[in-house]
Amino acid sequence: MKRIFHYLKKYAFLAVLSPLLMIGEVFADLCLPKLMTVIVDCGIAAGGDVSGSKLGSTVMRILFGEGTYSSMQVIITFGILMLVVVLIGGFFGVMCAYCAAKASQGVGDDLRRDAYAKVMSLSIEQTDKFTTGSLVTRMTNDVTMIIEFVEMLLRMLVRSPMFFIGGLIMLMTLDFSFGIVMLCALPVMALMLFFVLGRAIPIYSKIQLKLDRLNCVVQENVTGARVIKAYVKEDYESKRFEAANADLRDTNVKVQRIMAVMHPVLTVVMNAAIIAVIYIGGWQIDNVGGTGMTAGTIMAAITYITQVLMSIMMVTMMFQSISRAMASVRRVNEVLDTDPVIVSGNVTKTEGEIAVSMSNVSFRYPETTGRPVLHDINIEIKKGETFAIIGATGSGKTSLVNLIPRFYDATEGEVRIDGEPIANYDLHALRQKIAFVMQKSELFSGTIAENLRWGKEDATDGEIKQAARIAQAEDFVLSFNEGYDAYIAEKGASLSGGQKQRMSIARALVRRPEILILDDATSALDLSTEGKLRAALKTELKGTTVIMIAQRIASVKDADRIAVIDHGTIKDCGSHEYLLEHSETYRDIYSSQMKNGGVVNE
Ligand code: DUT
Ligand code: MG
Repeated sequence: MKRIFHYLKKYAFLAVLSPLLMIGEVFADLCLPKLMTVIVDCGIAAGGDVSGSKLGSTVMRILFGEGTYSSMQVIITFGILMLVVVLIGGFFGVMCAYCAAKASQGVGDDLRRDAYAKVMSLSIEQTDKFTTGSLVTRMTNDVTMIIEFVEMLLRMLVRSPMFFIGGLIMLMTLDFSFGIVMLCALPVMALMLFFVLGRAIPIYSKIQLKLDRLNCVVQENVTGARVIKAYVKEDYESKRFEAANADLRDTNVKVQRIMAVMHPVLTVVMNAAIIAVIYIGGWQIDNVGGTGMTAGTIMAAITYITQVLMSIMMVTMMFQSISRAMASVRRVNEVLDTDPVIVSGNVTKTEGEIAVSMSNVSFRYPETTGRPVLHDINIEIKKGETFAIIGATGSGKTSLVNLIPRFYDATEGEVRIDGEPIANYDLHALRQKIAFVMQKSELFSGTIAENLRWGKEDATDGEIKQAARIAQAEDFVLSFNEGYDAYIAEKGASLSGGQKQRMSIARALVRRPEILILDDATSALDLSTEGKLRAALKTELKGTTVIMIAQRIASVKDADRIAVIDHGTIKDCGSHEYLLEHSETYRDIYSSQMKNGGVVNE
C-alpha cells in the first residue's frame, strides 16, 4: 500500500481536491431532506404557514419579506431551492469524479510503465519464473484493480463516513428517538459485515491466481495454434481451457454467493428501521403533543436512515475493493521489487586481439540441480576468426553462446570480450557489439524492410539490400510483388523456415556486428544455398568474428577452428583436417554423415 501512496504523490493536488469536492456533494445531499420537510409540513400540511419551521420562516422572510405566504409560494420556492442544491451537489460530484479518475488513471499509467520497464530489464530466467501469462495479468488486470481502488478511495473515503456521521447527526436533530432506532440497526449491520467480509476477502487473492492460470493456458494455445491443429489436440486443449475457466468461474461464484447475503440483509434492516421510525413518529403525533413531530419530519428521517445505511453498504464495497486491490498490489510489487540478476556495468568501448575468451567456465541453469550443463570451458577466439561449434543435440552449444551476450551469467569462471570481463560492460553496449541469430527465428509483424531495420534503426536502403544479398535472401524478397515492403505476418508465419532463417541472418548483418553468432542458423537451408551464404560471409565480413553452431560437418569444415563439444565440455578443437586426424568424436560424426549420402563433400 505504501507504494500506491508513493505513486499518488505525483497527483497530490487532484488527490486532495477530489475528497474536498466530495464534501460539497455530501453536504448538498444532506440538505435536501431538510428542505423537503418544509415543503411537506408548511407548504402542504399547513397551507403556507411557515411559523412552525425555523428554516421555512427564515428563508421566506429573506426572499419575500414579512407577511403571510400562499401554499404554492412555499412549495415552489423550496422546490426551486431543492433543485439548486441538487445542481450544486451534482456539479461537485462530477468534478470530484473527474479528479478521482484523472488521479487514479495517472497512477495506473505510471505503475504499468514502471512494471513494463522492470519486466524488460529482467533476465530470461526471471521472466520465465514469473511466466508470461502472469506478467501479462499483472500489468493489465492487476493494475486495473489498483486503478479502481484508488478511484474508490478518493471518492468514498470521505463520502461514506460523512454520510454516516452527517446522517446520524441530522437524524438526532430531527428527533432523539430516531437516533436510538439507528443505534439498534447498526450492530446487526456490523455483525453481518464482519462475517461476510471475513469469508470473502481470502477468496479474492485466489481469484487472481486462477486468472493467471487461465491466461497462461490461453496464451499457450493461441501461440501454439498450429501445433495443436497438427496433433489434432483441440479437444484436449479445450478441456484444459475448460478446466481453468470453470475453476475461475467457481471461485468467482463462491465469492458472489457470500457477498449476495449482504444486499437482502441490508434491505431488511433498512425497512425494519423505516417501519420503526414511522411507528414511533406516528405514535408521537397521536399521543405526545408539543414534540414538533410532523409528517415532514418522518419523511426526512426515512431519507436520512436510507443514506446512513447506504453509506455502510458503500463501506463494504470499499472493503471489497481494498481486499482485491491488496492482492493486486502484492502481485505488482513482486514485479517491481525484483532486482534484475544481470546488472549492467559501465564499460562501453574496448579494443583487443582476443574477441571472446572463456576461462574455466562452468554453467548450470538457475534453479536446476545435478550436473552442470557446461563445465571446464576454455576457449580463446581471435578477432576476425571463424569459430565453429559442433556437437550432438543437447550437448550445450546454445547454452555456451548464450553466455556471450549475457543472456545468462556463467556460474563459475570468466567470460571476456576484447579482454574485458563481460560483467563490466554496459549491457546495451555489449549487446550492440554482438548480433545473434537464434536457433529459432523470431520475426515480428511488419514489412521485410522494417524487420531488417531491427538490426540497425538508421540503416540505409543500400545497407539493407546488401545484407539481404549476403544472407541469400534477395531472391525470395524480390519474388514478392512489394519486394522489401512486403508484409510478413506475426512471428514470420507467412515465410518458410529457410526464408525466416535467411531473414534473421540478414537482420544480424545489417548491424555490421563485431561478433556474429549463428546458432544453427542455416539448418533449414539446402546445401547449395548454404554454401553460397558461407562464401558471401567469408568475403564480405572480413573483420567480423563469427561463431557458428552447426550440426553438419559440411557447414563447419571451412571454419578456421572447430570445437567439438560433448556433454557440456569441449573435447577437441582445431581445423577440419586436424580433427579428422586427432578427434575420435569428430571422426564419428564425419563418418555417420558420410554414410547418410555423403553430404560432407557437397
Ligand atoms: N537446458 C535447460 N534449460 C534451458 C535450456 C537448456 O536446462 O533453458 C538444458 C537442456 C540440455 C542442456 O541444457 O540438456 C543443453 O541445452 P542446449 O540448448 O545448450 O543444447 P544444444 O547443444 O544447443 O542442443 P541443440 O543442438 O538441440 O540445439
Ligand atoms: Mg541449440
